[in-house]
Amino acid sequence: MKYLLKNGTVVSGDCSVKKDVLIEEEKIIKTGFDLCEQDAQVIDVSGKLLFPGFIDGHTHFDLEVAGTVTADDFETGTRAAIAGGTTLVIDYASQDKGGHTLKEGLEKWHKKADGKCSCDYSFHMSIVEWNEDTEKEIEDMIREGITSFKLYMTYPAMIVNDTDLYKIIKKLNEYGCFAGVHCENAGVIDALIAEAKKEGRMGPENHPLVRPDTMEAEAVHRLLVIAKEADAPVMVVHLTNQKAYEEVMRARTQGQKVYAETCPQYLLLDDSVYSRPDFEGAKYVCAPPIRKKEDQECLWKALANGQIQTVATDQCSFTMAQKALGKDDFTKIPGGLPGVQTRGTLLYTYGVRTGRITQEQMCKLLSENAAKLYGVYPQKGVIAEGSDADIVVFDPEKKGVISAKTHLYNTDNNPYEGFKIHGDIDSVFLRGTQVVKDGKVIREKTGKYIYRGKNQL
Ligand code: DUC
Ligand code: ZN
Repeated sequence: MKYLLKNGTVVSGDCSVKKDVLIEEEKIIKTGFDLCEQDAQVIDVSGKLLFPGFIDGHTHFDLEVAGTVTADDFETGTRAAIAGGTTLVIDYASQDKGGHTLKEGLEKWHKKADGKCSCDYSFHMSIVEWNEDTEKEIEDMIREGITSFKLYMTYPAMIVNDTDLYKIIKKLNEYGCFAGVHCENAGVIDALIAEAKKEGRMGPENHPLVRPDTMEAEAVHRLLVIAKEADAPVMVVHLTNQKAYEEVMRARTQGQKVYAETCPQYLLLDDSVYSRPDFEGAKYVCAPPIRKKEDQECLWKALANGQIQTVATDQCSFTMAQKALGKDDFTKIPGGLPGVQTRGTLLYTYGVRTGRITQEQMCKLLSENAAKLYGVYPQKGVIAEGSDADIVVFDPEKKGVISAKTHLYNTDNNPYEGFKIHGDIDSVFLRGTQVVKDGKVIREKTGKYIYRGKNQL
């Protein structure tokens, strides 16, 4: 199939240019002014912005958390993702503790995802145990298209100690790979939880109190000191607050390569959500928690000055019935929020429209930087000749209101319920096939597994 997208504004990380885009089969074959092509279906996209398909480098679909499984699996989750303009998700596959291999983890994640995805997909690999055998598997993972890894400084089932943290990030760097790290101080959080329980404080309003910003900042600091010793780059995932951000900046002034990711929930919500009545605070329980208004401002500035490289979602959704597992004990509330469907529209409405960031910066944060970081550039992340025809036709004038009544997640709640949006997805092309039209998903399960190369950012 050949399509000619006419009269749209093509957005890249550097500039926005009004030009036409010619697509044939899976690829963009030409961009330019006044293109005409006899045998192409012409689609008039006047007044629309054309973004390279968005890439979400942080999702959790079909994941076991706190004795339950996320409400969205790869089928419902990637359907919501593509409706929101995300043409590639990179989900966190994981090794299991107890002598299991990375290969087993990868096979498990392929079983969850293969044949079910409505956008392209790839995996990072979470390493939860480190020994000589795991080390040998890194090359296997690279052959399987996995060049980025995940390490946790919290959660008993996932945590790696400082010794292994050092060894792993050093070894990954030798292979030209890096890890994204979940930074929270597990030990002090455990102590704060014990104090809360002893005092009978069991409601969701206690969640941000037992996982304070200082304990995220401490973990970021420790990680970066360890990374300096290992002389290796690392990424701080879901950065939430000013103190943690300052640690990133401090390490960079010492010449360290540190990447940072944040998420819409940390840009748009504040910790007052945890005190909402009738257990509504449970909806927002995620780790690290949502912080203060001042932290939001710090993060927006960091996006504007290029100090945070990407905005992902940490998509990890649950129904309110699942959240109610922690009705009498907030530590049993499964942690996570949905977000893959609304990342682009929220960043446009509350970032670009308000003048906090430009549309070119939005392109970098959602597409270009993520493509470079995760080794798929210029196959993805740019609208250019030879690239995959992953294109978001974005209508800057489309208005709406976010609601669980209309979203595509398999949940009865949306953290952005009632948020007004101004600018939304019109249509989406996934490798040359139109999969979203007039905001509706018209083709499903055409996503394919993407083998990734090394970081180029
Ligand atoms: N945080 C969450 O809230 N859920 C899933 C994983 C994570 O890091
Ligand atoms: Zn996560």
